[in-house]
Amino acid sequence: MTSKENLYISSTPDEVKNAPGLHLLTQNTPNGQATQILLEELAVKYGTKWTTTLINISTNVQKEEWFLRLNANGRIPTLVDNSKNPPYPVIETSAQLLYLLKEYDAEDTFGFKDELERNEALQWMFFWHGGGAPYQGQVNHFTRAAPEKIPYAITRYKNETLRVYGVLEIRLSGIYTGGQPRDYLAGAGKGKYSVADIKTWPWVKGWERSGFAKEDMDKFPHVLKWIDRIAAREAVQKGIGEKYVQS
Ligand SMILES: N[C@@H](CCC(=O)N[C@@H](CS)C(=O)NCC(=O)O)C(=O)O
Repeated sequence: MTSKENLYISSTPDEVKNAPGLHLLTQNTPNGQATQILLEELAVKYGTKWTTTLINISTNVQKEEWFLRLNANGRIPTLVDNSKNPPYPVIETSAQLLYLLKEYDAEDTFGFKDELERNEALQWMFFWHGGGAPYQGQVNHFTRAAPEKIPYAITRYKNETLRVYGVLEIRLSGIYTGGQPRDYLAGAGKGKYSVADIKTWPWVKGWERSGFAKEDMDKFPHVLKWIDRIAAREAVQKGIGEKYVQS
């Protein structure tokens, strides 16, 4: 455990070190949105409270010492739980979702009590954390941010992203599991809305922004329905909304 003296230094913003409980350092990107959405869901369900610092990653503030003391990886989102003694920082979206489930979702509303269902949710979270987000992130980088357009890189990462969308389509269509479509990625029967969906949805819903065409997506009808199903949730709209947009 890092002591409070090592976690917070004089340059740590007051709103971070004096936050009374959960504090999220975020920007409204797909990674930021995963944790933002779960917090908004917990607020609806339990009245969970937290405070937020909006980060602008283009300023590289996330690489300053005060930030690296909270997250050595220097990236958003970063969650700190100041209700723990010493305050407890959590890096990586999926670990944040799992921390919030354990500490703030007493009824397992967004997780599972059954061990096998719980593991299924982990499987799909890991799948997206390791096999989806990094590839779609590279699509965004090479199509939008890279100073030169490198066709090989764009094609490679676009193809891999389409492939993993295809994996989600297999899962949600039920094509190889008896033909019964699923509503959500994890859980028995049609599945239950859970952290597996919350981790994955913020990326996949951005397919258009990542440069994919309607014709690409027509191959994934169950994924498109899943995107709309989750988008219809009020907490999800809040979790990607105004509150997280920097003025
Ligand atoms: N694996 C990390 C990825 C986090 C990440 O890549 N965050 C990006 C924004 S979406 C970031 O902070 N980029 C700024 C930087 O790399 O300096 C997670 O799941 O939390």
